Amino acid sequence: MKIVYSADHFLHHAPGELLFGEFVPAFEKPERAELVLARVREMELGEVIAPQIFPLEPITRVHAPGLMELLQSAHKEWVELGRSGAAYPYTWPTRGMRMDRVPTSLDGRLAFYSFDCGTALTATSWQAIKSSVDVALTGATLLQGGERAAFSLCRPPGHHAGADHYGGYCFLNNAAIAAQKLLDDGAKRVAILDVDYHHGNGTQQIFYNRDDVFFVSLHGHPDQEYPYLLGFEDEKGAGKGEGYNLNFPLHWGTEWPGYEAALQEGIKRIAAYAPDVVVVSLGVDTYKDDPISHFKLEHEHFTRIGAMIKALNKPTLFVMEGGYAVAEIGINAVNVLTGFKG
Ligand code: SP5
Ligand code: ZN
Repeated sequence: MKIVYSADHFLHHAPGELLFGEFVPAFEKPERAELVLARVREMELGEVIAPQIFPLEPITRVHAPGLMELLQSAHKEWVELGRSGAAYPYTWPTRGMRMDRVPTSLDGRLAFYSFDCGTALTATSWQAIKSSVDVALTGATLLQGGERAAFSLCRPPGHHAGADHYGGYCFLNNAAIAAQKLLDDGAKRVAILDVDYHHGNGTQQIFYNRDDVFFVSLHGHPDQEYPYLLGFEDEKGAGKGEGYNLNFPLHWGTEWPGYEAALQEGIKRIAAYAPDVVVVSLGVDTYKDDPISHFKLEHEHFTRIGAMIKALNKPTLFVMEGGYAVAEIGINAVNVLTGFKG
């Protein structure tokens, strides 16, 4: 299978994140994509190609203009205010605060369009964010050209980004933008299978009221795990989208048997949906030694995940999301892809 990759991801390098009261080095760092790329080459997975450059239009199909503008201008405004370092939000709107108007101040807009303090914007982040979207969209065009599968080696990741909010190391939702593009170009139904350790809250929010995208996510239970406020079992979609959102919240310590059972059920439900295309939000932070996660998958289980997805027998776009046990991320991500190839 072809792999889409751009070195522009280096342009996003967060100085750190606020985690449990401490400012710590960013877990989401450039080395991640480089280790996946190195493993892709080592295993001779397929040809590595550069992304096409797309206009902003496919992004506007998913994201609010105010969010897109903020991601482009935030760091410049930050510096104009006399500040150094990367731009972070300081407050968030909550019950009783004004949500009916977009603030004009930089800090107000950072608050309005984000949901956590772990997601830094630097002077060059936007170029990496845009390039990551191009990597995903180019993967989608490979499927449209007749490829059975493609791997979009996106960085920064995307699945926590909603229509009008960023967070969780994600700014724009690469998988959602690719799915929307596939629909706009003629697909009738797209299934998104999110195997990242964290709930894909952004993807769920974007498609929650729709029946043309079936979203299935396996993740750490939000009673225990980030993002804490979404990803419960009773979130099944709304309106026309009712029945087209499926969450499998799994508890800390989940091992392969529990994971496999949930994945099998999710895959069965995707097969029944009969999608034209499957988009996989491929996070490998379910690995037993991941530094911020609490599942117990081993290298070989990632190969099994790939084989189970292959059984759907659908054109499949793999979009890279999380995974932080840096030395192992390449092995685990590429194991999914070799498992899929069979
Ligand atoms: C794309 C993606 O995987 N984003 C993940 C964002 C997670 N952000 C903070 C997680 C904090 C909770 N877990 C820390 C446990 C440390 N032992
Ligand atoms: Zn994750």
